Amino acid sequence: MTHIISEDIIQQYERDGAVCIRGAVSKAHATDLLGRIDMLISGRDDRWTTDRTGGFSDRHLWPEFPWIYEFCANTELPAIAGRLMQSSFARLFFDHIFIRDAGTAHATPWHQDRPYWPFQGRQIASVWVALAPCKAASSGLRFIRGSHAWGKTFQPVGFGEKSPSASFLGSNGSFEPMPDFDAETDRYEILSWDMQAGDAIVFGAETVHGAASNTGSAERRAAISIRYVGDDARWDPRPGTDPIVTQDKVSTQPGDAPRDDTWFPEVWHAAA
Ligand SMILES: O=C(O)CCC(=O)C(=O)O
Repeated sequence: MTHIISEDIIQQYERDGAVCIRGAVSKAHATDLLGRIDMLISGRDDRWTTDRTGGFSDRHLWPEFPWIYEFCANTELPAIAGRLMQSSFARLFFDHIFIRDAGTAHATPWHQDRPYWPFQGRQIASVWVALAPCKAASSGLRFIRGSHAWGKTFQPVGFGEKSPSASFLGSNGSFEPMPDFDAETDRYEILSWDMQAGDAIVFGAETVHGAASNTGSAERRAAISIRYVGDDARWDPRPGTDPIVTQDKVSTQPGDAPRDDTWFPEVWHAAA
């Protein structure tokens, strides 16, 4: 199925900083991916960053696992991201798997992604694909509507799990303290969606988002979040950013567009 990203959806993305695209991939494709991830979790293809406390989290697997690259590159996901970013292309940055078992107390704190990453620019988007049903009460992703447009950068925080994110909280920019969004519900509008496997939320790297724990649910919450960069993204490997891809690996120089096809392959191009 080809997804028509209408002008209305683009406007919604621009206004809110996040949109839900139903059936971005088929349920069968999402379920198949989760099955393969489960084999990886069970140790057949073990890796270093794996965090198995109440679930599983790992990232930047596409260079190693062709089936993850195929999901990130050869589905409609990069086209959806590229159109919503209103970019002429989408390059793949990294994939990030987030699985939270039923009953897990671990939550995702409110944060923006861009302060963690070695990029500047507004055409940077994540496509968070549900690999199993979820909603806000079962750790579905939540967004502060319109926060991408505030022109604010909030202090990155640790995710409290055995992932590299815990070690790069350093100051790599000028940050404001994160408001207590949960305490001020009358001031901020929180967006969330009830999702089925294959549904996706696309959100910008400046949009504040987080997820509650999965304590009140009997469902395992599973998602893959795929990061794409577009026209105005510029490589900015400042100290203190997440070392997912580092300067020693890439041909791209600081301040340049990420044209390194090995580390940032172009996975979609707008029709001429
Ligand atoms: O799935 C989660 O809990 C976190 C997702 C997230 O923060 C992201 O995709 O940027």
